Amino acid sequence: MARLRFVLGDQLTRNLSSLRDLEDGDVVLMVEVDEEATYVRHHQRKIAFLFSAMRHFAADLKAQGIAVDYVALDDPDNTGSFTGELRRALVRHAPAGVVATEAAEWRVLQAMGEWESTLGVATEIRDDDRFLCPRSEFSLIAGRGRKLLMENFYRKMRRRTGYLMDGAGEPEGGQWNLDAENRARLPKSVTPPERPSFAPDETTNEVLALVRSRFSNHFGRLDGFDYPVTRGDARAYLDWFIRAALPGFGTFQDAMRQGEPLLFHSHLSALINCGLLTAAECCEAAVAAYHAGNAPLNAAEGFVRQIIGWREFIRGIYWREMPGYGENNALSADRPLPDFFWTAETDLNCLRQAISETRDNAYAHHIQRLMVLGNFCLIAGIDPKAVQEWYLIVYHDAYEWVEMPNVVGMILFADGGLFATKPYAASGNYIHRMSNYCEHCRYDVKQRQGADACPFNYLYWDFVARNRDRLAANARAWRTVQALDEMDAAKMQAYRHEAKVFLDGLPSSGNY
Ligand code: FAD
Ligand code: DLZ
Ligand code: SF4
Repeated sequence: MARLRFVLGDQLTRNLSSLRDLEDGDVVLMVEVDEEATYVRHHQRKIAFLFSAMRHFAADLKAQGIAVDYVALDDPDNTGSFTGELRRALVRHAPAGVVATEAAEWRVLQAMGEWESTLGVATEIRDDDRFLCPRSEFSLIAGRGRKLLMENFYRKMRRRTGYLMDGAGEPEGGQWNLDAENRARLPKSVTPPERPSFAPDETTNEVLALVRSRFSNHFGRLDGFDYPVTRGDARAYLDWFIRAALPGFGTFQDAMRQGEPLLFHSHLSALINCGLLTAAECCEAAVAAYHAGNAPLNAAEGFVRQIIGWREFIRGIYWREMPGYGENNALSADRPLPDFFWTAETDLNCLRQAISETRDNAYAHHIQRLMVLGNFCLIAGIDPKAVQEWYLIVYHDAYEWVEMPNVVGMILFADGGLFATKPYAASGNYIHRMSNYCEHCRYDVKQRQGADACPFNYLYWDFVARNRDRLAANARAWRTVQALDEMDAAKMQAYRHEAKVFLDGLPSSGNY
């Protein structure tokens, strides 16, 4: 008997587990709901991207002869929630049952788990096998302890997938991890490749108008929207990346340059996270480029590591630690988020660039998220809840399962070091080494005190002093503590005073 196949906005994959065995009479249900767009006020570009991708996916299914019931946001009867829309759809279709693929977020999976009892409909929830490490096997692969290492997990995932493994079961090239070859500064002579642009079609233009009318009070800009929104364009974009940008991806992975928001990064995360591309096909394309001699090993390995290593590991951590993971605050950080995170109005040029690019593109690359924005939040002691909310709102690839461990574990050390071996705190020197931001800044990165001193410098020492005892107990941070202990007391006091004056002077109204 016919069943309803409920497909969420981040499940836009034809081979999704809940769509694999469609039978005559089955109907695919997709819904645009206010609750998802507003439980945090997502960036306008993220909502536009996802609604357009959903509408195109629904049209593709219809073109394949599949019955789709698509509820648009502006449907006058739209109840605004997944459960409310399923309830209405049950009346329209009277199905024998509902089939869904597990939601990627705790909040939504909990709601799914209640459908059977609250709506009285037989509900089958299937695994999401687009992830390469099943949730049930994460602990087996990563371990069960209170300290997990991505590198151990990654090696097992390499063996499991066979990516970049030679015939003898050894890593291609003899080394598992070429991270040391991923840290070059970008020389002036190197120009990143120009990106292909995907002009909005009629469907996307309708969605852009809808977002303008309904969510104009959300963060971000819509102008110049040209991201792929169909499976075909996403695949074409992946092929372009592999050909034109992957070769430079490895070497310049940690670099930053003013006015270059993408450099050699793939810009694939939003396409993978919503399902238009799978993690496996992206990795396989990179591995094939390496074998064909079109990409060096440090690029292919670096890219595969980010996906089967970091992405899968982060997702495993999320499900292992939920619920409750977002409540962690091991460093007792409690400052409110400064207003400039919403306005980009700050004299700190590195932050101004990263935040304005985030506002314009709903994107910043990993090193900006980690070493500029994240580093600032860490050393300034910003409340982890406020930081989580910001990251969840502002990026077009942001879903709680991936945002939360990156914020709580990777940048803020708020989980006490579940998988980060030490807090990623850095002074302005790191940003200076990896970018040209300091050349355009009103502060002087070489100065540590005084009105022109780079704030990252005194904030860094203030952070170390605030967290001295915890850092002293960390095997990778003791040298920093030693430097702190050897520092002249008056100098240290001056740093701490400058940090206080700077932080207390930041407007933090809580409005956005
Ligand atoms: P590339 O640099 O080209 O990397 C290739 C792919 O590797 C990415 O597309 C992504 O799928 C994967 N990847 C790389 N690093 C990570 C990581 N740490 N965790 C998970 N996947 C990774 N990524 C998200 O997809 N959504 C988020 O909400 C998100 N929030 C983040 C918050 C913070 C504080 C930090 C430090 C990182 C966050 N990341 C998030 C991870 C990473 O920064 C983005 O995946 C990446 O910047 C996306 O750009 P890209 O596709 O050009 O990535
Ligand atoms: C992010 C998002 C937004 C803004 N809107 C919708 C929506 O209207 N309908 C939908 O199915 N999904 C949406 N999403 C993605 C969901 O939030 C995501 O599927 C769940 O959080 C599970 O990961
Ligand atoms: Fe950022 Fe400091 Fe460099 Fe300015 S001087 S860009 S604040 S690191």
